[in-house]
Amino acid sequence: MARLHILEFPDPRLRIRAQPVDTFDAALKKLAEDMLETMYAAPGIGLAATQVDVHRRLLVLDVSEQHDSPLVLVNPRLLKASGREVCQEGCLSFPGIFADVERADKIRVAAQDVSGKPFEMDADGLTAVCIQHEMDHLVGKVFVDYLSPLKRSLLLRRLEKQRRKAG
Ligand code: GNR
Ligand code: NI
Repeated sequence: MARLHILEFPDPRLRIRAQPVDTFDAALKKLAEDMLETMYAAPGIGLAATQVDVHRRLLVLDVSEQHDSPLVLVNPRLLKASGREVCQEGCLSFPGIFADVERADKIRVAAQDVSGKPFEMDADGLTAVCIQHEMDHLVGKVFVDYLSPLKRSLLLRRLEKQRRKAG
Protein backbone atom coordinates (compact mmCIF):
# COMPACT_ATOMS: atom_id res chain seq x y z
CA MET A 1 0.00 0.00 0.00
CA ALA A 2 1.07 3.56 -0.56
CA ARG A 3 -0.06 7.02 0.37
CA LEU A 4 -0.91 9.22 -2.58
CA HIS A 5 -0.51 12.98 -2.97
CA ILE A 6 -3.80 14.89 -2.65
CA LEU A 7 -4.30 17.80 -5.06
CA GLU A 8 -5.29 21.07 -3.42
CA PHE A 9 -7.42 23.95 -4.67
CA PRO A 10 -6.90 25.83 -6.99
CA ASP A 11 -5.08 23.04 -8.85
CA PRO A 12 -6.75 22.98 -12.31
CA ARG A 13 -6.61 19.17 -12.33
CA LEU A 14 -9.45 19.22 -9.74
CA ARG A 15 -11.65 20.45 -12.62
CA ILE A 16 -11.01 17.47 -14.92
CA ARG A 17 -14.06 15.29 -15.63
CA ALA A 18 -13.30 11.61 -14.87
CA GLN A 19 -13.79 8.90 -17.48
CA PRO A 20 -15.54 5.60 -16.72
CA VAL A 21 -13.43 2.73 -15.38
CA ASP A 22 -13.34 0.06 -18.09
CA THR A 23 -10.56 -2.24 -16.83
CA PHE A 24 -11.06 -4.15 -13.60
CA ASP A 25 -7.52 -5.36 -13.00
CA ALA A 26 -4.94 -5.62 -10.21
CA ALA A 27 -3.94 -1.99 -10.79
CA LEU A 28 -7.50 -0.86 -10.02
CA LYS A 29 -7.53 -2.89 -6.76
CA LYS A 30 -4.18 -1.36 -5.79
CA LEU A 31 -5.48 2.14 -6.58
CA ALA A 32 -8.57 1.56 -4.39
CA GLU A 33 -6.38 0.28 -1.52
CA ASP A 34 -3.96 3.19 -1.84
CA MET A 35 -6.88 5.65 -1.89
CA LEU A 36 -8.30 4.10 1.30
CA GLU A 37 -4.90 4.30 3.01
CA THR A 38 -4.51 7.93 1.88
CA MET A 39 -8.03 8.79 3.11
CA TYR A 40 -7.51 7.17 6.55
CA ALA A 41 -4.12 8.85 6.97
CA ALA A 42 -5.39 12.33 6.01
CA PRO A 43 -7.73 11.74 7.96
CA GLY A 44 -10.89 11.96 5.90
CA ILE A 45 -14.19 10.14 5.41
CA GLY A 46 -14.06 10.00 1.61
CA LEU A 47 -11.74 10.43 -1.35
CA ALA A 48 -12.38 10.71 -5.08
CA ALA A 49 -9.83 9.51 -7.66
CA THR A 50 -9.76 13.06 -9.10
CA GLN A 51 -8.15 14.27 -5.86
CA VAL A 52 -5.18 11.92 -6.39
CA ASP A 53 -4.88 12.98 -10.05
CA VAL A 54 -6.47 9.83 -11.47
CA HIS A 55 -9.29 10.86 -13.77
CA ARG A 56 -11.44 7.74 -13.56
CA ARG A 57 -14.87 7.30 -11.96
CA LEU A 58 -13.82 5.77 -8.65
CA LEU A 59 -14.39 6.87 -5.06
CA VAL A 60 -13.80 5.46 -1.60
CA LEU A 61 -15.40 6.29 1.74
CA ASP A 62 -15.65 5.18 5.34
CA VAL A 63 -17.82 7.25 7.65
CA SER A 64 -17.47 4.83 10.60
CA GLU A 65 -15.63 5.95 13.74
CA GLN A 66 -13.74 2.66 13.93
CA HIS A 67 -12.48 2.93 10.33
CA ASP A 68 -13.79 -0.57 9.72
CA SER A 69 -16.42 0.04 7.03
CA PRO A 70 -14.57 0.88 3.82
CA LEU A 71 -16.66 1.27 0.68
CA VAL A 72 -15.40 1.43 -2.89
CA LEU A 73 -17.72 2.70 -5.61
CA VAL A 74 -16.64 2.32 -9.23
CA ASN A 75 -18.64 4.08 -11.97
CA PRO A 76 -21.25 5.35 -9.47
CA ARG A 77 -24.60 6.60 -10.79
CA LEU A 78 -27.27 8.41 -8.79
CA LEU A 79 -30.59 6.57 -9.24
CA LYS A 80 -32.75 8.49 -6.78
CA ALA A 81 -32.42 11.48 -4.52
CA SER A 82 -34.94 12.87 -2.03
CA GLY A 83 -35.16 15.29 0.87
CA ARG A 84 -32.74 18.08 1.67
CA GLU A 85 -30.30 18.47 4.53
CA VAL A 86 -27.61 20.96 5.39
CA CYS A 87 -24.29 19.60 6.55
CA GLN A 88 -21.06 21.36 7.43
CA GLU A 89 -18.60 20.02 4.87
CA GLY A 90 -14.86 19.96 4.66
CA CYS A 91 -12.63 18.76 1.84
CA LEU A 92 -9.10 17.36 1.83
CA SER A 93 -8.40 19.59 -1.19
CA PHE A 94 -9.29 22.67 0.96
CA PRO A 95 -7.49 21.91 4.24
CA GLY A 96 -8.86 23.73 7.26
CA ILE A 97 -11.95 25.32 5.74
CA PHE A 98 -15.55 24.30 6.32
CA ALA A 99 -18.91 25.45 4.97
CA ASP A 100 -22.58 24.51 5.11
CA VAL A 101 -23.83 22.81 1.94
CA GLU A 102 -27.38 21.62 1.23
CA ARG A 103 -27.78 18.25 -0.51
CA ALA A 104 -30.26 15.39 -0.83
CA ASP A 105 -30.51 13.42 2.41
CA LYS A 106 -31.58 10.10 0.96
CA ILE A 107 -30.04 8.62 -2.17
CA ARG A 108 -29.92 5.37 -4.09
CA VAL A 109 -26.74 4.70 -6.05
CA ALA A 110 -25.77 2.06 -8.60
CA ALA A 111 -22.08 1.24 -8.85
CA GLN A 112 -19.61 -1.56 -9.44
CA ASP A 113 -17.15 -3.05 -6.97
CA VAL A 114 -13.41 -3.31 -7.73
CA SER A 115 -14.05 -6.61 -9.54
CA GLY A 116 -16.67 -5.02 -11.79
CA LYS A 117 -19.64 -6.62 -10.06
CA PRO A 118 -22.68 -4.29 -10.15
CA PHE A 119 -24.52 -3.41 -6.94
CA GLU A 120 -26.99 -0.85 -5.65
CA MET A 121 -27.07 0.84 -2.27
CA ASP A 122 -29.25 3.22 -0.30
CA ALA A 123 -27.59 5.88 1.79
CA ASP A 124 -28.68 8.63 4.12
CA GLY A 125 -27.12 11.06 6.59
CA LEU A 126 -23.36 11.53 6.41
CA THR A 127 -22.91 8.61 3.98
CA ALA A 128 -25.30 10.26 1.50
CA VAL A 129 -23.57 13.63 1.89
CA CYS A 130 -20.15 12.06 1.41
CA ILE A 131 -21.14 10.09 -1.72
CA GLN A 132 -22.60 13.24 -3.31
CA HIS A 133 -19.47 15.24 -2.37
CA GLU A 134 -17.23 12.57 -3.96
CA MET A 135 -19.41 12.21 -7.07
CA ASP A 136 -19.09 15.97 -7.56
CA HIS A 137 -15.28 15.66 -7.56
CA LEU A 138 -15.60 13.11 -10.40
CA VAL A 139 -17.23 15.77 -12.59
CA GLY A 140 -14.77 18.50 -11.55
CA LYS A 141 -17.04 20.13 -9.01
CA VAL A 142 -16.01 21.15 -5.48
CA PHE A 143 -18.08 22.09 -2.42
CA VAL A 144 -17.28 25.81 -2.53
CA ASP A 145 -19.00 25.96 -5.96
CA TYR A 146 -22.31 25.83 -4.04
CA LEU A 147 -21.58 28.94 -1.98
CA SER A 148 -22.51 32.52 -2.76
CA PRO A 149 -19.64 34.50 -4.34
CA LEU A 150 -19.25 36.48 -1.12
CA LYS A 151 -19.06 33.43 1.13
CA ARG A 152 -16.74 31.68 -1.32
CA SER A 153 -14.26 34.53 -1.56
CA LEU A 154 -14.26 34.84 2.23
CA LEU A 155 -13.40 31.15 2.64
CA LEU A 156 -10.80 31.15 -0.13
CA ARG A 157 -9.09 34.14 1.45
CA ARG A 158 -9.08 32.25 4.74
CA LEU A 159 -7.48 29.27 2.95
CA GLU A 160 -4.75 31.54 1.54
CA LYS A 161 -4.14 33.11 4.94
CA GLN A 162 -3.76 29.71 6.61
CA ARG A 163 -1.33 28.64 3.91
CA ARG A 164 0.78 31.75 4.40
CA LYS A 165 0.82 31.11 8.13
CA ALA A 166 1.85 27.50 7.58
CA GLY A 167 4.65 28.71 5.34
O1 GNR B 1 -13.08 14.13 5.02
C1 GNR B 1 -14.07 14.69 4.53
N1 GNR B 1 -15.08 15.07 5.35
C2 GNR B 1 -16.32 15.51 4.90
C3 GNR B 1 -17.18 16.08 5.83
C4 GNR B 1 -18.42 16.52 5.44
C5 GNR B 1 -18.83 16.36 4.14
C6 GNR B 1 -17.98 15.80 3.19
C7 GNR B 1 -16.74 15.36 3.59
S1 GNR B 1 -15.68 14.60 2.41
C8 GNR B 1 -14.12 14.98 3.09
C9 GNR B 1 -13.03 14.26 2.32
C10 GNR B 1 -12.97 14.79 0.91
O2 GNR B 1 -12.51 15.85 0.60
N2 GNR B 1 -13.50 14.05 -0.01
O3 GNR B 1 -13.54 14.47 -1.29
NI1 NI C 1 -13.52 16.64 -1.18
